[in-house]
Amino acid sequence: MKFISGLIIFAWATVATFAFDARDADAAFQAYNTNFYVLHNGFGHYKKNLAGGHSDFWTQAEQIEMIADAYERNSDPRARQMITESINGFVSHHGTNWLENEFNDDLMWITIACARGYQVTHDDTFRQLAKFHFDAVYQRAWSTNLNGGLWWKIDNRTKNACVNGPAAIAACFLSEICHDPAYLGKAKEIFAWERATLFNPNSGAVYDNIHLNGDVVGPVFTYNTGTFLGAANYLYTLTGDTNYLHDATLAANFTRRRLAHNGILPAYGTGDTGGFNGIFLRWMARFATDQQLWPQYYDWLASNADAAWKVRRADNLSWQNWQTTTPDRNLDSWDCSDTIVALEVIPAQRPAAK
Ligand code: 7K2
Repeated sequence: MKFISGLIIFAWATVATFAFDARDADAAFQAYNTNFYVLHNGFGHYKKNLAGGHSDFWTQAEQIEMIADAYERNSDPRARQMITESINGFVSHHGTNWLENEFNDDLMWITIACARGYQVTHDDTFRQLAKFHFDAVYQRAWSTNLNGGLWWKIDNRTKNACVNGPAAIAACFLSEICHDPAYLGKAKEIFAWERATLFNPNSGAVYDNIHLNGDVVGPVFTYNTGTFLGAANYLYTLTGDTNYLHDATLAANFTRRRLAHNGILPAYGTGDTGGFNGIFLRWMARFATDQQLWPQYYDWLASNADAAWKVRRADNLSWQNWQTTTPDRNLDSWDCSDTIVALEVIPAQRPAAK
């Protein structure tokens, strides 16, 4: 009997598949857009929640990245069109100069979104927006205090992972889309500072920020391990230096072992944290693809996409808490974005080993 049940378990384990498939990614994105996307005179934006409003500055930037994730999965011309509509919508809402925003992190998120938008659409306006804002933020935020790094806000009190990780990624993008190696130099410099200051190379943790007085403060959020490993992966791709590969692996494994619960990414609350896991998954999946690491990471990541899709409600919206069914009440678009990113960036089929 023991032998037979062992056989049954073995047979089950070898055929076990995940419940989501490629059509689910389409269905989820479609439901998301039906509920949250607004298109007016060619300008697009996401509502703040089901009742209306306008997604915040940085969450809208990340929702543009979410559309780019969708485009990168299936090359759907409608997704490409939405990227154009959304960046144009962002400009129509915030103007072309965003330096009034005192949060340097916010500007780095939209810089990445514009750089990716340029890669997809080849609209040079988007490249110029990315370059202008990166340069201006680097100028105002980099300082020698605390041995380098970018300030989080213009009050110059803390230097945070949420600006330095995205800035290192943004600089990698700019080095490619502007064909300018000076940006690669900046990416290396920003990453090296974050690594030396906020990263624990023994555990793989990426702490939240360092205060002007030198105190390093937690907690470790998934979006920060995500952009840290995203920058390390990008730098490894651009330089071939295996130290970056090692750092990315440490941050990935820390997230899996220490931040996830039974493998599932943490159930953050609503507000800024609502979309943190989507940011992690975007960079984690890119790492797995670029370095052919799906054999190591597929089961873990697919279990997250599966959990995300399972908690959806009747209208196919799924919130950020993948342990609990999505409630039948008003929902924030940002909170529902993690599931979209998960389904876009995690392949429904295990990628074949190369
Ligand atoms: O304290 C920072 C960051 O270090 C921390 O990880 C998160 C936790 O909170 C802020 S970042 C969130 C800001 C982004 N820019 C716009 C602001 O309104 C927002 O507070 O959540």
